[in-house]
Amino acid sequence: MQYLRRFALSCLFLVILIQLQAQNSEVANYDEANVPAYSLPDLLKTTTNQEVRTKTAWEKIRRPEIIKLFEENVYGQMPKTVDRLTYSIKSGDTQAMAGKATLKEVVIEVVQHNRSVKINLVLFVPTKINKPAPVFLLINNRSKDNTDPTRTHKSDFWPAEMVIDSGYAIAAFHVSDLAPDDTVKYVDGVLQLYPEQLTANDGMRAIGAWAWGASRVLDYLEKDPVIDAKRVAIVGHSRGGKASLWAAAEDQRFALCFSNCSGNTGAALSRRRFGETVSRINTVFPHWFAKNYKKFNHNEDSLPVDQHMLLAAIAPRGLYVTNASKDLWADPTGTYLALKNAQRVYALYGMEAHLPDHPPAINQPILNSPLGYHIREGEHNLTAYDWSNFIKFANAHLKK
Ligand code: GTR
Repeated sequence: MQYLRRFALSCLFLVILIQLQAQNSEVANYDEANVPAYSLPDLLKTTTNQEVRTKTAWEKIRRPEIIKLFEENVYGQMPKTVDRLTYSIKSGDTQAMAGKATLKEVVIEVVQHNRSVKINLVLFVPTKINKPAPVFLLINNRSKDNTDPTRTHKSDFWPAEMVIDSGYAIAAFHVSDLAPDDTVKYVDGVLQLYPEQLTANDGMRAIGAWAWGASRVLDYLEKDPVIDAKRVAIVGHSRGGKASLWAAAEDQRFALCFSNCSGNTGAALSRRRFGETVSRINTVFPHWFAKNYKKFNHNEDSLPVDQHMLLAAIAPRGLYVTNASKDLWADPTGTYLALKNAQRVYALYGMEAHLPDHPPAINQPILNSPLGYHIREGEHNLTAYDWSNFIKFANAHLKK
C-alpha cells in the first residue's frame, strides 16, 4: 500500500516536472519566415471604433484608454496614494570626480499604512554648470557596483564620468529597493505597503514597482533645486528598459525615455512571437507582470494592446530605443517595427519621425527624430556606445 502511494506520488512529481520543463524549453523562433501573420490593434481607433484624428482626441480619449488597457492586462495598476514621502541626505561630497561633480546619496522614504520602504538614490551633479541640471536616471537592474558612489568601481553600464563631462547630472537607484528581482522575494518591498496589489488580478508586480519607484525618485528630484525636473530622462536596460518605458508612459513628467534592449513586453511587438514570447516571460518571470497577463500565454492575438501602443503613449516626448546585433532574443526587427508604428501618434503633434521602412544598419543611429533608434554591434548589454548616443539624443531634445 505504502509502496503504491509512493509510486503514485513519484509519477505525479514526474508529470509536473515534465510539464515545467516543457514550458521552459519552448523553442524560440529566430526565423523571420516563421513569424505568424498578425494584425496590430489600431493605435488611432478608440475601443468604440472612433477615429482619432487630433492630438486632443488622443490625449483625452485614446491615450487614457491605452494606459488603462496596459494597467489591466499587462503591468498592473499603480498605487495612487502615499501617506508620506521624506528625503534625507545620507552622505555627500562636493569634490567628487576630482571636483567635477557633487555627489549626493539620498534616502527617499515612502511611508504608507505605517510601513515604509527606502529608495537609495545615488546622484552626481556637474559642478561647472550654474543652473539646474538635466539628469539621466537609471533604473539599475544589475549589480549595485555599477553605480558605485565612491567611483572605485567604474562601469560602462552607468558611465557617470562621461555623462558629467557632457553637462548632465546622473542618478540611479536599484530595483531591489522596490521589489527584489526574485520569484518569491519580490513581495518584500513596496508591495508590503500596498498588499491589495497582491490579491488583485490587475495588481502590479516587480516591473510595475520599479517604474513606480522611478516616479517617487522624480518626486524627490522636483524638490532638489540643483536639478531641472522638467528635464529628467529615464533610462533602463532590458528588464529595466521594460520598466523605463512603463514609467514614462505612466508618468508624463519624464521628459525623455531610453529603453535599451528591452525586448518582450518592452519595446518589441509581442504578436511576432520572435525570440522571447509572452508565455515564456510569464513562466520564467512570474513575478514581473500582473496576474491577468498570463491569460495571454500562447494567445498574443487576443491581447487588447501591443507594444507599439506603449511607445506611442510616451508621445510627444523624445523616445530612444535600442537593440544589439547578437541579441535576437529581444527581437530587433519587432522593436523597430513597434517604434515605426508609434510615429503616427507623434505625427498628431506635427512631429514627423520619418523612420525608414527597415531598421538602420548596425551602429548607424537615428538621432535626428523624436523617435530615435540604434542597433549596436554586439551582445545584450548597456555600453558606453549606447550612452554616447543617449547623450547626443538628449542634447537635441533637452538642450534646444
Ligand atoms: C532575460 C529575459 C529578458 C530580459 C533579460 C534581462 O532573461 O528573458 O526579458 O529582461 O533577461 O533583463 O537582461
